[in-house]
Amino acid sequence: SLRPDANHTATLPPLLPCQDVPPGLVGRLLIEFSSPMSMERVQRETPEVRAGGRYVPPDCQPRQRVAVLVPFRHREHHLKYWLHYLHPILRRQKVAYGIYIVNQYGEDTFNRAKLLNAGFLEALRDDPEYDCFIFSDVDLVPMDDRNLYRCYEQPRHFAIAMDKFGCRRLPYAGYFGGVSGLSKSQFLKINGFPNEYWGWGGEDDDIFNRISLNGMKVSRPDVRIGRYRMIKHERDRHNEPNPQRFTKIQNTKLTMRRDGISSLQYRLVEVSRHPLYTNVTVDIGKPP
Ligand code: UD2
Ligand code: MN
Repeated sequence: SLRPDANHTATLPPLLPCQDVPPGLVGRLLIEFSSPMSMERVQRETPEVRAGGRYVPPDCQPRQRVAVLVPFRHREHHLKYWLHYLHPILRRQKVAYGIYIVNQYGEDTFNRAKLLNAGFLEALRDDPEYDCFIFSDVDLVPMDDRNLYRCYEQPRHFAIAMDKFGCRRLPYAGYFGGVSGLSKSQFLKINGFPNEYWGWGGEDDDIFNRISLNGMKVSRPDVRIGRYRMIKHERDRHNEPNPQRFTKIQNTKLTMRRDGISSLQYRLVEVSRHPLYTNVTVDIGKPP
């Protein structure tokens, strides 16, 4: 017969691997950006997440370790909504994850792709076990939690239909903007992202070119599942459309080997752990 204290001395059985399709998903979500949101509220409603925005499923062995990287500067208002929606979704999706807000230091021209390169290295420095990297704009929230934030056989484009485009399909076939994901080896195979796209636009097309030129093919979710809401915003200061983008994206084949994660230079200014994310502030310089 069992002694009443049997459980106290027994070792816990090893956790089973998390299921491929997490059982607790809810599907279509209600996303809105009109009710007031505060960081205190988001922290209160998200107690399971550890300092720095780290989470590990308690009830199964996660198959991937995902670093979610967000290019950032002066978008605190968007960040509150993004954290409010994303943490519960990511928890239900049953992966181990960490959130990295990659903040551009200073007021020089914004450079989304170079920030994401720096974020890749800093996340790996924080935890060398990351094997999957999701790159997300701060103003994009998925409308369906079956759009699984993890890495796939091929580089992934997640944000395929935006409410601002009337939730129809892609604006163009080679579109790779908004939210994307590459495994560590896929990212290294394309030499990371370009560092030389200053200001708005083109960097996502260059990344798409890198993927194709290296013999990979972008994978996407079903159009009914890959829908997003975008927080409405004006174009930021110091992120004007880059007039060089049209010629640059013609030349990816010539530039990708010399310009990328292998040539990245930046100065780490600060790493700070907040309750729901790790802030990484980097000085990435300015256009030549
Ligand atoms: C589109 C793409 C985006 C990127 C951009 C061109 C979609 C849905 N998104 O976004 O992925 O390719 O065009 O560069 O197609 N940011 C800041 N502070 C700034 C400027 C930018 O935090 O001052 C960050 C923030 O995460 C933002 C992202 O960079 O969401 C992209 O900038 P955007 O939102 O101004 O550009 P948008 O909406 O045209
Ligand atoms: Mn935007």
